[in-house]
Amino acid sequence: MKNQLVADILYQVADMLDLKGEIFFKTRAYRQAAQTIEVLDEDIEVVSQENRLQKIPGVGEALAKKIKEIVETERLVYFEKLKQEVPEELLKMLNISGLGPRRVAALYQNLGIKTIDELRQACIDGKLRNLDGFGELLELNILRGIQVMEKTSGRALLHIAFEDGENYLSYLKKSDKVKRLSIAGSLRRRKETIGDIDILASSDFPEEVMEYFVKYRDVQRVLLKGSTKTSIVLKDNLQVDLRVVKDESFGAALQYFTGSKEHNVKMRSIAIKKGFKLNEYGLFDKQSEHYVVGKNEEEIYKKLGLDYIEPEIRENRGEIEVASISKLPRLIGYNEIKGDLHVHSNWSDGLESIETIARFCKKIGYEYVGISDHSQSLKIARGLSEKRIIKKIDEIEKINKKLSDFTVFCGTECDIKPDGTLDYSDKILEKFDFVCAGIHSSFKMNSEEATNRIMKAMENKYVKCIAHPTCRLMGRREPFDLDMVRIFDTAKETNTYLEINSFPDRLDLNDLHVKHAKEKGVKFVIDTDAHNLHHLSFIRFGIATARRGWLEKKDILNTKSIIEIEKILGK
Ligand code: DGT
Ligand code: CA
Ligand code: CA
Repeated sequence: MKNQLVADILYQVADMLDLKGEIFFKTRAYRQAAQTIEVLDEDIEVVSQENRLQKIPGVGEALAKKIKEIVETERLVYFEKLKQEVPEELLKMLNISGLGPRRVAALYQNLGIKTIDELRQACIDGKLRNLDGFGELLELNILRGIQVMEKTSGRALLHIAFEDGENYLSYLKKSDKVKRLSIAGSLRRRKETIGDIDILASSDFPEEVMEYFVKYRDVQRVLLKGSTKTSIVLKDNLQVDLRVVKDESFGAALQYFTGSKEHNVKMRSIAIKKGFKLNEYGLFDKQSEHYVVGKNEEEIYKKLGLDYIEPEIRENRGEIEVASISKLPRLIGYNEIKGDLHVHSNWSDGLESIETIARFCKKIGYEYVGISDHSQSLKIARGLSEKRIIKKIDEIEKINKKLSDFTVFCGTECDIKPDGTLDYSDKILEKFDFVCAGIHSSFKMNSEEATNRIMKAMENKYVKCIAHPTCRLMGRREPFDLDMVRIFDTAKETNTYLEINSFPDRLDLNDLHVKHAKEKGVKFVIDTDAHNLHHLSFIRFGIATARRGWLEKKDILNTKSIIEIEKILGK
């Protein structure tokens, strides 16, 4: 459905005309039409085909022509021309509180400001205060406005959106007007960051469902409310879109709104080649336009000659081609991890005792856990000296005797020094069941140095795994610019597992790296790096990343049973 596309373009045309100083009633016509179309109950494409556009309130002949053009070509020549006259970033400035079209136009004409960065700099340099209608106070307000905008226009980390989405779903499930319900969009695909949360419901009473939707306790404000689509902003500034469809279209709509857009484009072209038409209402026969299927996703993929494709890999990275020859990987399941090998205890900077962690892990169904505390030179994280390692091994032995059907491994997250040597001698490393090596300092290195540093660590025969290989912290620290081909080759040669660290701001390795490494025959460990018991649940995000990287059970060390893993670790 192109209603949103039409509305978006019309809104932007209105803003641009404002910036150009157009007369009031003209911009108002665009904006009103955009608002009407956004919440229209009908598909704008159908309205256009049946020549009923001018029946939409506020749409005259000229506007109808433009809407028709957007529907048919997905663009508007008039808009493209405007873009050449008015720099696009000026539109974004309109979202900064204190800045309306007249002021933005004045900034552009008098100071040549056309980007947010230039605006920020001009405020810092005090260049706005002397302009007519501006002042020192406004400079400060604009600076604050830019900050807020950057914060709210940023994407949320997966775990925040995941929790918001789950909570919203349990609320919506309580409505007896809702038939079927699902998360869609990037959240269903489990991307590492989420732009907005998409929820899909089927119902015979869409108005009532929307009414119920906007009454949720965490709604900050309602952006738009219609009977097919309603958008709200949560108190934590995340946007949530709810779409309500008829139950017979639920599968088609779920497929459409799960995306990715690139995946959908490919799906639609396959549909056309096979004599169908695919949209969010269903799969239709191209000739007769009869509904073929659409109640669930599986039947759509099947009709198109494809095996069912899991949401996490719908990114147009080859999954459709592979599905057409029944060669899809059998992705690792969310319940197939048998133990976490990177958990911190109160022996270093973790919160809980080893025994508490072990009992908790046993309770959640694990067969083993690896307590991998920090090494000696990480003083702030209470890294373990040689003496304390001996004591820790002792304690773990005692706990293992106490617990039946569960094993605690004594691991370490050994620091890799800038020259690639390790923080413990081989004599000490030998004592551990499981050595994970990772970088925790000296992050300013060029690509060559950082790559060599990690490769050298992998060549140590006691190092079984590299923790969070690129060391990124999303929103805070850029990843190392590593030569991934050399890293993956060395990992394979030295039989070193690469970690998929499940901590929400790490997710390191990321999905693309994982897929690439798997193609080179690399094996992985999925860990949480937990520092308390709650962190152990982050494993779901590491598994999601593994699935997005096409991993199967056999690619991952800690899907193995205790017997297999003891063999691999030589214990
Ligand atoms: P996000 O929100 O930026 O993290 O990413 P998505 O994938 O959730 O994107 P969103 O919320 O804009 O749209 C949800 C899904 O709806 C998207 O994954 C695919 C579908 N969709 C949205 N716009 C289009 C479009 O213009 N064409 C097609 N084919 N699909 C679209
Ligand atoms: Ca989304
Ligand atoms: Ca959305």
